[in-house]
Amino acid sequence: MLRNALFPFLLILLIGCNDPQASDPSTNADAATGGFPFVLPDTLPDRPLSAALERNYTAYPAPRPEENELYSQFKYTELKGFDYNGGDGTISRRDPSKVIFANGKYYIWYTHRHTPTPPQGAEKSTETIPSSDWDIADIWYATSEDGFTWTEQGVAVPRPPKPQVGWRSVATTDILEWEGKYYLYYQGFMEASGKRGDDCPIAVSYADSPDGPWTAHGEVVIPNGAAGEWDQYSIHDPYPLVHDGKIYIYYKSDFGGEGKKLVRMHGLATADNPLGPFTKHPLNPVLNSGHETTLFPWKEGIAALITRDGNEHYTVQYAEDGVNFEVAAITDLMPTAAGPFIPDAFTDTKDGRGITWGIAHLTNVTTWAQNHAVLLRFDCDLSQDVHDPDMKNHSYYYKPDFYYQHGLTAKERDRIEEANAALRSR
Ligand code: AAL
Repeated sequence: MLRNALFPFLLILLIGCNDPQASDPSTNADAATGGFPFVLPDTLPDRPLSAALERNYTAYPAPRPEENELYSQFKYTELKGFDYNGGDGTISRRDPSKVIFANGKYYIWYTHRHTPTPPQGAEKSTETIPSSDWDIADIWYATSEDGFTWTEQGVAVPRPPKPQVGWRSVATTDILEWEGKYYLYYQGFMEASGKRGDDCPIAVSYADSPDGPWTAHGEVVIPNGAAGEWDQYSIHDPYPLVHDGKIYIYYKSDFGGEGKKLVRMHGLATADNPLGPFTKHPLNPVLNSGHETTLFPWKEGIAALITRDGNEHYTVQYAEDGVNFEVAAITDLMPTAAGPFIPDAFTDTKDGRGITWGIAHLTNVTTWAQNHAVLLRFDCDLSQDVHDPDMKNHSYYYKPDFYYQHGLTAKERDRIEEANAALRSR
């Protein structure tokens, strides 16, 4: 009788021993010689590992993306308050600054173009006809109570009279708060973009209030590099942060050599005074990929959103010293030209809390004939203070139309047809 009663327990015990599912995970760790454990260890397992498995524990802040604080998906919201003239390309808003909170509301600055026609290219550009989407532009600003509905306030930094830096166009600005004053850095064009390249240095204007009035410093603060250097032609997307008691300005440059696709990388220039002199870091470029600059203080260091362009596009990177960046996460559908809301951007923090939202742009939103850009809001969870599992999913579901929009060209169809014909004729 007792034997019959014990039989089922004996059976479970026996099965338990053979079924890896049932066994205590810690025992798996000992099975160094057995297969990799079913339950993913939280820390680097003490066993021989492939390069990829070793990297999963050594290159990323956590072995699972959803536990990686520097991994996030991004969500987007259309903004209210901006009119684009029915999308006919005569009004464009792009390359937003970081968002700041002052006087009880949010502020952003951005490139504002309102021209009689959409961009017509360098050849057809005139005093009033723009060459590009950021040509013949001024820097405008808007405010918001909630970050979703914005009130456009008007011009902050107009194009200065010729021949001052920026007389052709002032664009792609970003904000710095330093010792109670405000500084707007921006690209200052002295010729229509595209005539020789997208060439420009960086200029700056300052004010006692985010509502201005803004005074143009009237001098170049971050000059182009020397002849032959990577940043000899373009200094783009100036992006100030305060780190280590200094002003850190990250910037992009386009280079790479004639006749090849442009390479975009980011450099760093630092200063003790917002009006300079700025010293370019001897290790520049410090980021080998990305396009517009987006960075934020993270813990004791600095993190960067690396969007399109380069081998490490669509990554989030981190550098404890703000110079030597490593990939910390790989993600998708990143915000373009993102200007995040970063409460500790200018506090010289030793424990950067991260970001949860900001303003970005979308370019060429209708057709090239009506080429213009619009601003939109992005949200994410790259924060030490927010834990939103809904921002940590591993992928998006793109609908078939999204894929079919990225269809083959006629030339590619011909190439494929030739290959098919060659196969058929064998
Ligand atoms: C943007 C930025 C800079 C370039 C142009 C307008 O994506 O990188 O601002 O000059 O494109």
